[in-house]
Amino acid sequence: MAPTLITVAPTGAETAKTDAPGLPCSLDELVSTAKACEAAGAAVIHVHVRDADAAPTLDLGRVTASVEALREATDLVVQVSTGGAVTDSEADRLRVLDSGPDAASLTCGTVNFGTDVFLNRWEFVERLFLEMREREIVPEFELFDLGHVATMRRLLDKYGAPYGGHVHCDLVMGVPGGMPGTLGALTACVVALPPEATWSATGVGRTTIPVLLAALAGGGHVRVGMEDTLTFAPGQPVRDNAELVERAAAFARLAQRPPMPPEDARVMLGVRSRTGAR
Ligand code: KMH
Ligand code: ZN
Repeated sequence: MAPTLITVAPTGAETAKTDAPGLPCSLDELVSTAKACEAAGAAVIHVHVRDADAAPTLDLGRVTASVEALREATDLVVQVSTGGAVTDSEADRLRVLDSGPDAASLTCGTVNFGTDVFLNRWEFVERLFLEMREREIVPEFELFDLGHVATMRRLLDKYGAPYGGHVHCDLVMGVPGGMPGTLGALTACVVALPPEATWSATGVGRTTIPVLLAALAGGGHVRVGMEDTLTFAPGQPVRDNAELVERAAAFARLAQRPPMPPEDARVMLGVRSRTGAR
């Protein structure tokens, strides 16, 4: 069986530091989290950045400093979020592509997000795709609903392959307003993907473990982290991101699909090598 690509999403943009003290918000916290998660089996880090007050920010200087520090300290594939927070503008979300990442998230449609709306217009999705290709950034297609799979296919039909030549998606399940974190929803998406695509799945909140197990059983990969889950078990808050990666790696080993090292993840995803030659 193939190894498991583990992505860690350590911070997100929607949780306050005061509500989750273990959330990595400063650059030092982000880097030490990344090192611990790499040691625990992660190969990719999905990065949201916070400001000096721990509020979410897309400030280009801060995002670039985070990308550079993560590169310096780890071998992880560095994937910046272009989703930002629900309140961020399209211009700010596009600008993070200038931070020099290996990869970036690309959400393929609008979705209700709790009491908010995570807005992703078709023209904006097209622009993100094209600007990533121009900058040699590998997209990770974020799919919160079955309709987002159709939108990703429409994008690929219109423009061809992304930079790197490979299609990798993340099924984000269990967001209030998106698809549920169920085996049925996961299967409906997986059968609708292009046959050559690889995929991860993320179960938000209490769907974390069922989605993790379904992804491992279905030949997919996994994303875990405090962006998506703040409760380790009923009544037990998550201690830190490494705890979530350790658990995912343990499940992956039990499934005889051990964690994929970052260098193999680069090859699978079509990400540039650190020397610039793929
Ligand atoms: N914060 C969410 C509204 C992404 O990073 O690309 C969007 C999000 C997706 O987290
Ligand atoms: Zn995110």
